[in-house]
Amino acid sequence: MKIAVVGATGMVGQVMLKVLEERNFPVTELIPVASEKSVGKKISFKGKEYSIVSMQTAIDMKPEIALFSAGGSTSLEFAPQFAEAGTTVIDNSSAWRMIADKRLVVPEINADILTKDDKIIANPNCSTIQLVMVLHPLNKKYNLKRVVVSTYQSVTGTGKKAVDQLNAEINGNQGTEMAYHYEIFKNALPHCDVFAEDDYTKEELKLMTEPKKIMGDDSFNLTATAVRVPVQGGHSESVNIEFENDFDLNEIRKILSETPGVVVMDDVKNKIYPMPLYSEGKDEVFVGRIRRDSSQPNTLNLWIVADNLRKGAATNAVQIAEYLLENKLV
Ligand code: 11C
Repeated sequence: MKIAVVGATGMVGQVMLKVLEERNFPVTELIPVASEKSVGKKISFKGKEYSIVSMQTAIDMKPEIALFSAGGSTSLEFAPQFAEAGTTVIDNSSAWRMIADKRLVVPEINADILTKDDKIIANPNCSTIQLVMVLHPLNKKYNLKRVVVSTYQSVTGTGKKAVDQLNAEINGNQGTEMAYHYEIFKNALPHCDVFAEDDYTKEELKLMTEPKKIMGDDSFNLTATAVRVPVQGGHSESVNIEFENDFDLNEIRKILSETPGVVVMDDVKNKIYPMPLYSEGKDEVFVGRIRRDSSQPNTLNLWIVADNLRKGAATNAVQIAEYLLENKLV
């Protein structure tokens, strides 16, 4: 299969290449695409060197699949051109996610909605993916009523410039370009992505809208506060979940431990709970601190952690590509 990776030099693009390699995705020809200034540079994939090409060259090469991680405006401009040439685009930006006729997919939950006609498929936001991996199986059993999520997000979600800012601040280096308005080291910024409607950030709005579309259920309420913290290994989420029905804590643990892609790490006596230091480089979504919220009926607290560059971005996109291939949709 001929595969283009658009944004191949970016943080997510690099992990996409790694995940394609690790999962032994049947790539017969890799087409790495990046901005004009990178064209001609070499990248290595499965022990072979590939030259980075321009967007137009890649479109003309008609890959079966293009994995996009190059930002919303690039995606809005070029994803339709790939689609027009017959390529199926799996796009990691927020550009297409909430467009009614575009599919927003977490394979474990809703890949079965995909057809051959879906030429631009949206990969959800990283903090959404880890949330719905846990909410969806619990919703099936107990019916969600209201979800309150607070995030603790890794600087890798912002990109290389933010990782550089954090490292410069840790090392006391002056003069590094700022990715954030404020210092991030020794700080917590209640500000992920830009401010949008009603003083919520775009990141919060993604968390409040995408889960309903992925789960095909808008009968529950959801609110979010997204916070950037000086962490690199993954996003963490404190989640308060009110169900329509009462639940059994052991049953909750059983449902989650039987959910593909979810790992329960919940043994507080032995200080076992998910942390970004542990999730870094892993594909699973980790859940722990599972406990009843005694302040109101039918309510649960838990803590979810995942590597935002892997299941939150690259791995989910590659899993969509695997589904398309296995089901002969490309
Ligand atoms: C963050 N979740 O951590 C973002 C990164 O809409 O795909 C991904 C942005 C997006 O800041």
